[in-house]
Amino acid sequence: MRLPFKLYPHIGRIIKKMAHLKEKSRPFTVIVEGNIGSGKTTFLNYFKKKKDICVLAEPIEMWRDCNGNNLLGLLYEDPKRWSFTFQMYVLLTMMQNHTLQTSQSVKLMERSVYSGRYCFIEKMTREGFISAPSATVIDEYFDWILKNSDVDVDLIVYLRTTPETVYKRMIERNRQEEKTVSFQYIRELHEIHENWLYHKTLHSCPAPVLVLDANLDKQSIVREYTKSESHIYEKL
Ligand code: D5M
Repeated sequence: MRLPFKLYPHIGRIIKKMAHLKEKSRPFTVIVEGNIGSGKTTFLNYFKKKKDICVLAEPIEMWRDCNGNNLLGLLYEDPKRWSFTFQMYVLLTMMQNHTLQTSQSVKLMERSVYSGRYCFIEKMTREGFISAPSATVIDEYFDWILKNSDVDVDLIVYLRTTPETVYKRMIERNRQEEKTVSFQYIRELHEIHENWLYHKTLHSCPAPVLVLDANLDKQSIVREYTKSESHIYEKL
């Protein structure tokens, strides 16, 4: 059936309005980024006590038990063999968090598909743990995600640390899989985070970045966390 020409502008407006409503239905989405051991979990726990906020931790337990396979353990045991598999699974599980529906006004996510691609996949490709053809497959997949899934974010909270601080914390927390992680690995991951979120010379930032000093100890850091509250709540 053909519609009369004069209806066309109205339809355009309706489509625009629907797109706007769809856009509005997405919660204000914040991703928390930072090096290994930068205190992302502590940051998330602070916000868990707040109202109207959906807090999504990094799906690390899924990475440790993917149908009985500890992919995180395999990754650190043999990065050349397992980096591709691990990263494809990280992208999937992160996308599940990005697209999870919530009626709450704010969604707060620990890491994202962006740090997966821009920090970890970046690092593993540079190291030669992911081959050039595999990196191409990941990029095709990542570009498809950006174009076809709602992974938009409104704010990035960057928990900025020194590599020395986070290395010490990682040793103290004593996670079995991380026993082989070297200081050099942490330092290079730090540089990549810095270039992406602080100097903004590597890849693009999908949202404005709020930088917090995450070197502070557990008592003082709460004061630092409160700085992010106004950025989150004033937008609602
Ligand atoms: O620690 C999360 C652990 O998982 C840490 O060993 C890094 C690892 N991780 C997280 N995301 C990735 C990606 N995308 N690739 C490789 N390794 C990853 P946390 O201190 O919570 O950050």
